[in-house]
Amino acid sequence: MIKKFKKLIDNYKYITIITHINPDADTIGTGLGIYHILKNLGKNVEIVNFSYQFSNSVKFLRGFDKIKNRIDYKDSIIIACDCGDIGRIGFDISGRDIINIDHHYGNSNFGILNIIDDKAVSASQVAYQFLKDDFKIDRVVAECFYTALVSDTQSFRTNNLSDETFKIASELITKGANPSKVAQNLTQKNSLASIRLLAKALDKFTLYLDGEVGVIVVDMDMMSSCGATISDTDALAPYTYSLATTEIGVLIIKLEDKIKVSLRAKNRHLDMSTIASSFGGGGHRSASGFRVDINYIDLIEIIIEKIKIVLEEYASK
Ligand SMILES: [Mn+2]
Repeated sequence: MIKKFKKLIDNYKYITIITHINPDADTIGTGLGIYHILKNLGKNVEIVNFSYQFSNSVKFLRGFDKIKNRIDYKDSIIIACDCGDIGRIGFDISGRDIINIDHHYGNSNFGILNIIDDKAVSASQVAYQFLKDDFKIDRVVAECFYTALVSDTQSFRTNNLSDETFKIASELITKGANPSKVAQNLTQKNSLASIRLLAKALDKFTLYLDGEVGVIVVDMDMMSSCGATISDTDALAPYTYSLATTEIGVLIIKLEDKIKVSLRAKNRHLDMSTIASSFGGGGHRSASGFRVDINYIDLIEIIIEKIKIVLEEYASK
């Protein structure tokens, strides 16, 4: 596969790296890491994002200022980072060849080259393991990939960790990633708006199913009264399942035109991705999401009903 990758990037004069809509630190860190690898080889490479709203936590990464919200290259090959399906790209890239680098379970294999490992904790793990033997991973690249890995594991707290996770982290630190700097940027760059929003959100925290499910609902009034944007809601999801009793967390964000739902499970045997896909969304078993129309009726009740089935199925095993 690495041969095909090399051939593709050699055959194309221009390369466009795409990070996914509503970007997180995994897509940005993975995209920027690959960006620097290709730049260092003298390639014509651009990096883009459709939503173009970023959390403060990724702004320290080298090359962040190079991210654009338009594609300038007319005839480029696309490298999609951390996109479980083509809808995550945002831009119109019809007719272009795509290299798909990802770790989402059920990735729709939309590329001509699909580099997918759904056991990987981050897209950056996939990129690193794929590229490390054939390309130079310098300090800047290592820090981008490391940041993505720490972010997608919520600072090594998710239920998919293994010795390999720490081995890769260690290798990236050996190559020059600064773990203290990354930790500070990922956890101590909150906006005042996000803290104010957190206070309001926790005030609305509600328990369902005998305390096994925690739900936070955020609406536009709450967000605008705090001056918060969608990226300020990122920090809320971990609180939905932070109680001793909660197995599953649900974060519901009511935007102007649609409702964004994030589902989280503590236990990896509780599969949230099937619930998300029943609403047309996707993601990982323990962390997935979907969007529905703003007029969706009884949304919470329907989600709770689906969660109840998942919990009951697990309990009966
Ligand atoms: Mn990811």
